[in-house]
Amino acid sequence: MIIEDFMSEVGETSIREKLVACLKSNPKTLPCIFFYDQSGSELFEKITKLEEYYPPKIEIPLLRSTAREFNGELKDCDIVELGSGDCSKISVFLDEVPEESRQTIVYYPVDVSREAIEKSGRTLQKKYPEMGLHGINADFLEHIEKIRGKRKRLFCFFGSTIGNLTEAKAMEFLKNLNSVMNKKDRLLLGMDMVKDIDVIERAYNDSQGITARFNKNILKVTNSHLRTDFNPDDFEHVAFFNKAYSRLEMHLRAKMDMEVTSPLLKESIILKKGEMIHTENSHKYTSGHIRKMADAAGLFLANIYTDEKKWFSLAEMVKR
Ligand code: AVJ
Repeated sequence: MIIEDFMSEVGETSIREKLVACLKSNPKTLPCIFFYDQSGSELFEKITKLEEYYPPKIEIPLLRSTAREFNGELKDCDIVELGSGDCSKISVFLDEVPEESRQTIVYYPVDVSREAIEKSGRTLQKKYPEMGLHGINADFLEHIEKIRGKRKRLFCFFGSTIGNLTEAKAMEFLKNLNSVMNKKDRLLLGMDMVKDIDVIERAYNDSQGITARFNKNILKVTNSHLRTDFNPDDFEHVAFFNKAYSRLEMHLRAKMDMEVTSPLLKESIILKKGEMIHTENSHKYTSGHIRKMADAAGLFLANIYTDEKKWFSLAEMVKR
């Protein structure tokens, strides 16, 4: 499989600058893209299998039924999946596509993790030897305009990953995506919906503490880039629903006063006991939000596929 590489252009210096800026801001933050090193990706895979973590349990059957409705339209199509991860979601989708259509499909997994693309690429090659494969190692927020194609395309953005973005950023992202889309292209956008707050909070505070480990892993990734000496055990995992923003927030709360140092930094990073580092937002949507976002991006909302409890939606958007 070919893997196009846009990540190596992102220099280590700019990664460090970004991390330092986030840790110097008030309140402190860390960009959630830094969850996903190898062990972070593995922890996330474990999360998707947790009893409390409901999104995949609903999205997967929804992908299956939606794929059936899409059937005829997938012939001679390039499927571009943003944030493809372990490719388990697209597999569910592809399983519903007849082999003679699959022969005409080229699948483009786009992910920040090259290892994830290589690993899932091997699995897909075995499973669907008749299908074309072309990996793209990129950050879809930075490199979306580089993903160009000639054929009709289906952009897939599953798992409610868009929920990591603030409303403004999500709209900007959709606008950029709209500008690279051609007339016949479409987008299938997975979105986690607003529901009972207890259900949401439970999904991010699992009893086995896997989400807590996933959250703290971002400090290990930060240490490896910045040569800082964060001790993940000195932090508490905090996850709650912020109603005003309609989002689940994850934070790391310092258990004590601390001074974090690095040979690469002139000044140390000071944290007070109880201070929080904001590590992730996971927005939860209503159909009103979905419509508003499509409108703001200049896209036409062709369809919303949802489950009977309306816990998760696949929004289908096309060019106007
Ligand atoms: C991969 C961003 C969709 O927000 O639910 C899971 C990440 N964080 N548990 C989410 C996540 C904590 C997940 N997304």
